[in-house]
Amino acid sequence: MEIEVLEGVFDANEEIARKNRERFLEAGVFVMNLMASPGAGKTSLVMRTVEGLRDRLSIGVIEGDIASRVDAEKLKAAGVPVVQINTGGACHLDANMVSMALPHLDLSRLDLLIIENVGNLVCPAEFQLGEDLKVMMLSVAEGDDKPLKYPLMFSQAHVLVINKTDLLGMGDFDPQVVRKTVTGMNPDIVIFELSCRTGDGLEAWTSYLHDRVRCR
Ligand SMILES: Nc1nc2c(ncn2[C@@H]2O[C@H](COP(=O)(O)OP(=O)(O)OP(=O)(O)O)[C@@H](O)[C@H]2O)c(=O)[nH]1
Ligand SMILES: [Mg+2]
Repeated sequence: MEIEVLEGVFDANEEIARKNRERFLEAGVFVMNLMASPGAGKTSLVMRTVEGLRDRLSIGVIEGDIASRVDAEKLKAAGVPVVQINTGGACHLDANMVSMALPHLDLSRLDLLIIENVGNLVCPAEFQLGEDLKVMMLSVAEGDDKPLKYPLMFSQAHVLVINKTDLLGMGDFDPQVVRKTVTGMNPDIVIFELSCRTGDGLEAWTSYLHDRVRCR
């Protein structure tokens, strides 16, 4: 019985995600869903991505958090069109929350919409939002065993960003271990190693994303 209820929830979400997708296609906006644990560096990557691409692409952001406007205020201060969704306790964004945020953005003016999901390594992967690209981030501080322990997000993502490479060598995180585990479960995944702090490796990421937006 519980399984049926859950399936109903996922089906309803898929239907709204399809409608979101139609709106995105109609507006000609490429949509990226950014997922990771709390503190992995999602907002830092959004800021760096905007910095790197804002002269070439028009970018808007939806910030998903359980509470607060902290992340949205950072982006607003940088002059980025941003809508904050507070889930009020839910550990992920769903398609309906995103659809309610859309009227607050002028989609037809955007080339790229970045959705920063709620910090969580499990639940966001279960809810389609209507996005073109699922990007997940793992930071060096979290440990290289995380793909084994939380496989769902790693197996669904199109892109994995390994962040905080400036911390490599301070612990026992081995990027090769992550690459081997993740490509074993998801052979087509594209992997970037970068540091939002130092800027190392960011150029490869922004140029990949630019091409994805332009070549959709
Ligand atoms: N050393 C280091 N710290 C980083 C890097 N990227 C982000 N940080 C720091 O990590 C902390 C969390 O970064 P955020 O960008 O807020 O992380 P987040 O994933 O958006 O966090 P939530 O939205 O709360 O889930 C901040 O103190 C950042 O300055 C990095 O590449 N290296
Ligand atoms: Mg954040």
